[in-house]
Amino acid sequence: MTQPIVVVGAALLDGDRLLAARRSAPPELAGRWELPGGKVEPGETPEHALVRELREELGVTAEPVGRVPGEWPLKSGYVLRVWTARLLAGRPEPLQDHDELRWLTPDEIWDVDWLDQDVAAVKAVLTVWNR
Ligand code: 9L3
Ligand code: MG
Repeated sequence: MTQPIVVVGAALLDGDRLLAARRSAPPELAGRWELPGGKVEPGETPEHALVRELREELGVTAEPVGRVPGEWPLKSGYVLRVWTARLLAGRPEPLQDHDELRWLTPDEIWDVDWLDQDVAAVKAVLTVWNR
């Protein structure tokens, strides 16, 4: 059986805020919000993929903190896994695949229209988020 392709999502935390990113592509996902990230490339660790994706998508240097327990199926053959992460340098900007970013406090978390799979992932993030 072939292994699913892992998509890493970053729960980028800054104090009491979590970064949410609004997708601009592909059309069927545009306008929905996600934890930024993307596919792990062959030979790459998920942690490296997370750092690379945050650099490419948001222009920041970040560091993975810990895996959020759980995994969430995406389209066929893909699975979402999430790490908490913290910013080391830079200020996130929507450089690629996103057209808006929001730093959400815990009481604002459900103000945005998360992708279906990200709803479950964000709930899992809330259980590990030190508030
Ligand atoms: N996806 C879902 N939730 C997320 C991320 C980062 C990605 N938090 C889905 C959207 C795409 C696929 O995974 O169908 C690959 O993501 P990307 O490489 O287009 O970001
Ligand atoms: Mg992406």
